[in-house]
Amino acid sequence: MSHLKQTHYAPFTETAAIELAISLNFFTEHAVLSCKEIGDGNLNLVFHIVDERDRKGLIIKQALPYAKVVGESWPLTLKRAKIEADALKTFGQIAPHYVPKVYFTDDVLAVTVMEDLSHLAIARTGFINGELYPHISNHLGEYLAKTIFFTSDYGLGPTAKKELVQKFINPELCKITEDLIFTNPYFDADTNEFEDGLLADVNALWQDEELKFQVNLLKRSFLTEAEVLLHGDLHTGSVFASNSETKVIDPEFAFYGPAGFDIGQVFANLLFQVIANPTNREPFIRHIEIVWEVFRDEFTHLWSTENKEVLVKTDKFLNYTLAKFFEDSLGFAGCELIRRTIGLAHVADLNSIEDVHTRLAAKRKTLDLGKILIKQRKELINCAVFISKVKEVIKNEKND
Ligand code: SR1
Ligand code: MG
Repeated sequence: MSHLKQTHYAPFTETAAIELAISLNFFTEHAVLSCKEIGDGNLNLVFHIVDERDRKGLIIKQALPYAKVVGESWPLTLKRAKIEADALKTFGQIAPHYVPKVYFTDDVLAVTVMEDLSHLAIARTGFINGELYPHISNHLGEYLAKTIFFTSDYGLGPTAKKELVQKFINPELCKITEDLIFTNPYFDADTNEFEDGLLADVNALWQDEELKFQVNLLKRSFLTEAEVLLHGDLHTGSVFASNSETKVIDPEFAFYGPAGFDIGQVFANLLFQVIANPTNREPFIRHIEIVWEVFRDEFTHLWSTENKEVLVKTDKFLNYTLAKFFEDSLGFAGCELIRRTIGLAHVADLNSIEDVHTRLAAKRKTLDLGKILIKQRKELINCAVFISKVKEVIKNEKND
């Protein structure tokens, strides 16, 4: 697609988005175009442009120079649009079934033009409305195995891997995660948001020295372990789904970090449904098990067939690597559970529970489970032990 390069950034209106779509010759000259801004995330504008005659559509995503969730007082780099587009292209080469196609990017406008996925729904919204998306865990397990293996030293080789590490240096977006996930929920920071009914629980959490020590270890891992190219924000609001398709969107937080971070975010965001949705508890527990089983089996296959390192092809080192990823993922899942309950940027799974007593009970269970996953991650040595601990915490009537 061709397009006249812009020299200045300006936030798009719906008209400007249509003009860009026309200039890219994506639609035929007789197209009857309509455009709606549909962005419901924390950071960006998202325009959905459709030809009313045949419903053929396009998405134009534009970064704003500040965090939309807070406002203009929180400036944010526009470079994240390039990181996101580059990550979509990299992940799209590795796992094309699970990533939207990128048609055009403009670094000055901070714009990415991509495949219209409006036939799918945001997985979190679908789950809250009772959808189960039977294949989503299979798809996410495969997506995680492929993106994690093929961006690691083992799948890429050390030279190509270092080039990608350099390409995905993403300090400002990493700082958001470092603050909002690993730091601010553990003291009385301005960014925290929680219900009055949780005050005693939050005070106890702030005084838990062992918890803070373990979170420091996890934060150090996030800061220093450049294992694989991460999506970096892989919650269920970053996944589009239907009963047959799954697409992972929004990788603007992409950077080289510990593999367990993406896996842990997937676990945690499925756990929100396990906790908040008692009628569908078992299917979501099964989703968690399947994510791990498919990840482990596909990663194991890639490890033995595609490995660029000769000496690591031993069962002992593979098992060590999988055990490390699993332990890390439980710790990171615990951090995600806690920050989405008392930090900035909550999840609708919990906040949409109308009855205050039920909602507070669910949030207490989330905090309890988060603390246990962080502090006991070394003892939760496999998925069966992890799941039985989840069930134990959920059944605990002290929080009901
Ligand atoms: C200021 S950004 C808040 C949160 O929204 C994003 O989706 C990330 O999860 C981030 O932590
Ligand atoms: Mg996002």
